Amino acid sequence: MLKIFHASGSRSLRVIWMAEEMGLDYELAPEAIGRSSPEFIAVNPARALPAIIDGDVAMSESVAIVQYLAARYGPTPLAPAAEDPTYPAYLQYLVYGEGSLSAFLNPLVGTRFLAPDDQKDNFTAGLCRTLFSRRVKALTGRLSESSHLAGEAFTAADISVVYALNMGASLGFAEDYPAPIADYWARVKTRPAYQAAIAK
Ligand SMILES: N[C@@H](CCC(=O)N[C@@H](CS)C(=O)NCC(=O)O)C(=O)O
Repeated sequence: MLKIFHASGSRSLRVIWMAEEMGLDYELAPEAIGRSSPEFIAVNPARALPAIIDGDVAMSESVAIVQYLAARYGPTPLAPAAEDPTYPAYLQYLVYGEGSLSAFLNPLVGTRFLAPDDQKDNFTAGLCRTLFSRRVKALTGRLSESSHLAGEAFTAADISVVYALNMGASLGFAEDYPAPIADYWARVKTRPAYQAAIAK
């Protein structure tokens, strides 16, 4: 059975949410960030969550795992095919959620929680917030054209970006989200599969 290494609040939410949307069976292997189990380190020596084991497959990059689940256990409307007109937007925002949004926040999380007090508000922390918030605002045009990021249908691109919005909110940046983004974020989080995943 699919095993998902998971810690509450981490990017494993993307993987669990995808599995819930697809109705996949899975088991959770609870992990604590900073206190990784030997089994988890064997799968991902970098010790960053999430990771999965699925038979002979071991993977450890959240958006890649989401794509893997769609390809391995699909087809699914959560991942439009390359011929689909929504595919380019789907792919762009799937990657954007990590590459242009969440990734910017990792140094900031480290600075907030680990830096000495006199370095918590340093230049890099401010730059991370500025860039993250600008990139969130850049979604406004897209979300005024369509109800979801790839088009009218909910897809894994929304899973990717909504996790990034959660991460920004956990750092106090939700006040930077323009109303159309805040509305979209709230709407997508009402999905039963999200509610099931966030409760894990
Ligand atoms: N690009 C990776 C980022 C993974 C990542 O940074 N995970 C965080 C938790 S959400 C983590 O484990 N940080 C602690 C560490 O890297 O030691 C992904 O999307 O899976």
